[in-house]
Amino acid sequence: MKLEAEQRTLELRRLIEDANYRYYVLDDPAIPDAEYDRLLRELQDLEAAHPELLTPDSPTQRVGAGPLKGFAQATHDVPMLSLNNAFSEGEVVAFDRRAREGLEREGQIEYAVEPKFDGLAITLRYEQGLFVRGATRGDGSSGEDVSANLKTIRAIPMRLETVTPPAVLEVRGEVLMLRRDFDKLNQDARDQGEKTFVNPRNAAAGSLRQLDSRITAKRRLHFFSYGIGRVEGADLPGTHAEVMDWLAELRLPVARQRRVVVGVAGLMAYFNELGEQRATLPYDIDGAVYKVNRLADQERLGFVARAPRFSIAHKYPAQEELTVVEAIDVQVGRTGALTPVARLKPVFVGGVTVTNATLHNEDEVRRKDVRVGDTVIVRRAGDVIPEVVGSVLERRPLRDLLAPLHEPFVMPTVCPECGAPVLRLEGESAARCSNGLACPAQRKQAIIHFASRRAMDIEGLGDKLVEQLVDRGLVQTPADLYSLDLERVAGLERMAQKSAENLLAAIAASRHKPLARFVFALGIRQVGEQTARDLARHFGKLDALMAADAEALLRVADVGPVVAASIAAFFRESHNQAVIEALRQAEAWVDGEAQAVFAGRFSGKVFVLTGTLPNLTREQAKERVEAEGGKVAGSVSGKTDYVVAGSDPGSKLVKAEKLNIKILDETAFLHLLEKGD
Ligand code: JCF
Repeated sequence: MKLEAEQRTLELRRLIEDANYRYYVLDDPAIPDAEYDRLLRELQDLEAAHPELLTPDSPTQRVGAGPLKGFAQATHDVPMLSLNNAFSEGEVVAFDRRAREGLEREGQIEYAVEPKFDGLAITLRYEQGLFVRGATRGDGSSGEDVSANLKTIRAIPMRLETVTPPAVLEVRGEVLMLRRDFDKLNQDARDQGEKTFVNPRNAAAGSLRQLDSRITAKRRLHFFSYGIGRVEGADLPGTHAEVMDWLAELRLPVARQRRVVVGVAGLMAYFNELGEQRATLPYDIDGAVYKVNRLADQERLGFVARAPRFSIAHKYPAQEELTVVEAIDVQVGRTGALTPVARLKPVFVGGVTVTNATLHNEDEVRRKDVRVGDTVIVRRAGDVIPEVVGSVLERRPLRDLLAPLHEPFVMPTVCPECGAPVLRLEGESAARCSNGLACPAQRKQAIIHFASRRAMDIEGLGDKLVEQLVDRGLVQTPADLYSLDLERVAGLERMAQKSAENLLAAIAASRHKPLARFVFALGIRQVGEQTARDLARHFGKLDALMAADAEALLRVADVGPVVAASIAAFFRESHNQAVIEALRQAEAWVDGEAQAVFAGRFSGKVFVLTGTLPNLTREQAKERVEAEGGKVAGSVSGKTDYVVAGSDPGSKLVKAEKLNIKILDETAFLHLLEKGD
């Protein structure tokens, strides 16, 4: 009985550790959550019944223990340094030159490269393969012993996967929070009316410094290794890349995006490639780290002050900066939603100068308590619109704190564009102008949307022009665009004869687009490009779509009750019926003619997939091509438009090169999917 319990305990630990590794390190879960929970509960029960079987490295010990009085100090055997930064290609060139000179090297240097994690540096100490301690960087020579908190991080193994563990192994890396866990944490905090964190890094820092590790356990932290400190009783390989491979074998998490490249050209190519992936990585990075790959070379180069000479962090433009709010305006969108917008003192962030940032809605402004005059954190990540993350209260002018000069923001009760009452429906976060398309702001936005590239694609009809057309009463609805004439258009400000002609030609050419685009162009709330495509494919004709009741709409895949109700309400509205009728008169849409119902971005295009892609499976890539109306063929021929090639591509790639067919890697493929060019 005793022996049986002991054996089952060992077996359960192995199963749970394997599941942790698959889930947290490989990001490739092997068993369902419910099964995991059952295994963990069985182990907890066994350990409760046989306390002598409980060991400190048991997976049951990851749920956190009671609060500590404070953290003990931990001295680092091998100091934890910082990295020097490079902000330009020139600085990377200089780094490489210094390394080549230091090594008296004629040829190019090989570098190990990886993402620079935007987290907190920590060190983990394993003795005889068992986790014994972990600490923060602190001042570099000693930090805080946060072992209890690190134990709760399931990506960190409590035992190294090897039969010949080194006597001592110190692993260096960064603790961070994945964006999806951060979003969930903040959403939960918001639901409970609690304070939110401004970014994943702050959330990770706050969680790692909890004296009560039960709180840390709930926070879902993650870890990536980037190097080693002290090692005893193991022979190190010759290169950093091999050290990282070794850590991966021991089941420590290492970045999937790590590579070995050669020379400055290799570094810059990696920097750009990683930069393109930045927005889609599951965690925040702030640059790329380059290291001379050969350990003997690293040793020869040594250190300057507190940073290695063999390594550098090449930074991307910051995604967050501080600036001052000069005013808070309210904008009226296409659906009448009122959006508070912060007018900012211009600030360079995310690679562009930002002067406006969204505050989303009334509740968000209140929660963040952003006021005119405040210093705020502005964030611009990837192509996402800039947003105000929050106010830095420490910088609010003192007189404001004592006697507020600037009151908290309140939403206007009438529309700033048309003066109609503003309504906020129960359960909705947006306040809306109640005037519908009678509100000029909504009318303008509806026309801008109708003409936009992904809708009817009327080239040259920009915001400024629509503004003039509506303000002068030349255009009230999208249908009016089709009855504009040269005389009236040429009479607009800054409109030469030639550009007027071009605009009319572009409007004429926008007729006879696929039904999916026409439906999208109508600007029905809740109907984006994908839903418009689904609707077009399902109904085939505009008449059929317009006649559909909510029940019929619910039969369209992916259309739920909210979307169905919104579509039905749109077509029931008499104003909308009149505009659609006028569009039909203008032949912007004609049911029943030989006009495509659905055209994805890849309509008529033939793709061939070869090799292994870094992120997408072959099935996923195929689905994406087909969702855009393209075809995936098994072999390369003269009819092939694109070959998507991963690692180990084989003969298809050779053939594609011979036939001069466009070859895409995963990044370029994803880019094509998103942008269409
Ligand atoms: O974030 C990283 N990938 C990273 C951070 C890699 C390193 O080699 C580092 C680091 C921070 C400090 N090395 C040091 C000394």
